This record gives sequence, structure tokens and C-alpha cells, in this order.
Amino acid sequence: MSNSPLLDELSLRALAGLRQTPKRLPSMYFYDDEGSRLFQRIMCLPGYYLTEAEREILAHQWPKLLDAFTPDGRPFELIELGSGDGSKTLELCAAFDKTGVDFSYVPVDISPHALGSLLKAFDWRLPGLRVQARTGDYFSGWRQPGNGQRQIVMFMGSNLGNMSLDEARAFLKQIRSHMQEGDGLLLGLDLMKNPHTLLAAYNDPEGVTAAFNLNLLRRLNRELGMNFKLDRFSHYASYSPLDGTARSFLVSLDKQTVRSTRVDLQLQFEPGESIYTEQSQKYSPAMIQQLAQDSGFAPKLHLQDGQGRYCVSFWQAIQRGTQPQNDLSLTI
Ligand code: AVI
Repeated sequence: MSNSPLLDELSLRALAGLRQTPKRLPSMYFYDDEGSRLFQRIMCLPGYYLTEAEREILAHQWPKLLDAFTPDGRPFELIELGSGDGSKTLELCAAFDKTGVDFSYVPVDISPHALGSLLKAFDWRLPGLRVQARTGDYFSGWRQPGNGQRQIVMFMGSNLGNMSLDEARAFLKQIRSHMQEGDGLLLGLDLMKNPHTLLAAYNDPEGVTAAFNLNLLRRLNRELGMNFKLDRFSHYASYSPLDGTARSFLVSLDKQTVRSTRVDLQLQFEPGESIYTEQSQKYSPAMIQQLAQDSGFAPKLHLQDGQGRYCVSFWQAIQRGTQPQNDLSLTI
């Protein structure tokens, strides 16, 4: 048993989180093969409205996006961070493609498997579209587009919400540092709303979100040699209207000790003690305005689904130190 026998960065972060008080896990740790399958099921649940709301906005309001992406008719490069298999963006690209607009698509994802599926699907459906997939870290292989193309960066699916507000600001600033003035950023963001609706999205009666959460322990058992008993923990979801944050936890049902055979780790749990496993931030228009301003952007377009639950927000990179001209709260 050694302290860190060649662990990858994510496992090291998981270990560090379990050693903290209160215990926590990085939400990236959800997405092993089984976690990714369970997340696909979550996205189809009736109470998990986020995916459907985003799809509706893109399907019905894409012409407004296209106008915002091409204010001067310049061609653009659509860079999608965390594209996965691209199934959600394929329809958007197909709609753009039909208009004859000049654009290319750059999906970026850590999963070569997902990008392989994406390339096949795009090649079959949109054989004329230039697609240049990038595997790995969002930022390391970033290159400026050629031919005077405007960069439009997409970060969809409410993924920004899994970061704290400070982390989100730092991430957005990092994106901004790779952009030129006038480039664009498209974000899918979940909005603050009735707490009952929000809680139901993270606590489905079907138990899929609970299985998704508990799968973290299965992964720790497999990859870090832990001996978590899954039936001695339960899923707990909360939502605070005060800060707009949904949070998920795994609650220990007993006093118990969990050990690893692979790393130097022994965890004591009191009955009711929890591991903090995920935060899903919900935003108000004022928070969106502030985030954009803090990270070097001016919000240009704010599209909502018919029920006003979710928004797709388009921001333009502005000169550093410039105050944005428009107030988003007035345009919603
Ligand atoms: C990926 N992410 C935006 C999802 C969310 O809503 O925070 C993950 C998720 N967790 C539980 N259900 C869905």
C-alpha cells in the first residue's frame, strides 16, 4: 500500500477531496462508462427539463443565433468545448448548413470514442461540412482559425453550472484569453426557478440520479481499491433559492469505516455524514450579466425556451477594460 501509486490527476483529486472535511468528490469523477450511460438516461427523464429546453431553443431560434454569429457576413469557426458525440449540435449545424453560410465545426472532447462517433454521424449527415475534431484538454491544442474566420465558442448543456462561481469566472477568462475582440461565446445556462421544479430535476422518482450518484462509490471501489458498501449510502439532493445552487450528496446511513487496499486511505463516517458530490448552479439574468462583464464579454442575445426555464446566452468578446453597452436584464 503506497500513498499515490501512479494515479491519474482525476483520481488524485478524488483522493484529496475524500481527505477534506467535509468530504467531497470532483463532479468530473461521475463520468466513467457507467456514469456516462446513466447521464444519458437522466437527460431523457421527464423531470430533467434542461436537455429538452436547450434542444427546443436551438431548434426554434437558430436563425437568431446565425444572425448574431455573422453580423458582417464573415465566415465562422464553431468550436464546441465538451462536444461529446455531437448529437445535440448536429441539428444546429444541419440548420446552418442548409442556409449555405460558410462555417466549420471544431468539436473538442476528452473522449476519442465520442469524437469517433461524432465524425461518423457528421460525415453521413453533412458530408460537405469541414469538421476538425480535437481530442483532449480544452485549451492545450487551441489554435487561431485561418481565413479571417470569427471564432464562436460553445459550452452548452449547463456544464458551466457544475463549477463554483469563482471557477466559472476563471474558466470564462481562460476562454476569453484565446479569443479576439468580436469573437463569440455561446453558453447553455439553467435559470433560477421554482425550487420544487429544480429539486425534482435532481431527485427523480425513477432513481436514475441516485444510481448516477452512487456509481461514484462503485468507481472508487474499482479504481482506488476502496470497500464502500453502496447500500449503506443514500442519495440526497438539495436546492437553495438563496444562492441558486442545487447540491448533491451521498449520505452515510451508519457509523462506518471505509478502507482502500491500494492507497493510504481510511475514512470514518458518522451516521448522517455526507460526501458533497456535485453543485449545479442556476442563474438569474443579473448573475449572467455580471459573469459576462467580469470575464471580458458583453451579452448580446439571451434566448429562452417557451416556459422560461433555461437560456442560451450569446456573448461577444470585448476589449479588456471596456464596459458592455447593453444591459441584458432589460432585454429579457
Ligand atoms: C452535466 N451537468 C450539467 C448535469 C447537471 O445538471 O448538473 C449533471 C447532472 N447531475 C445530476 N443530474 C444531472
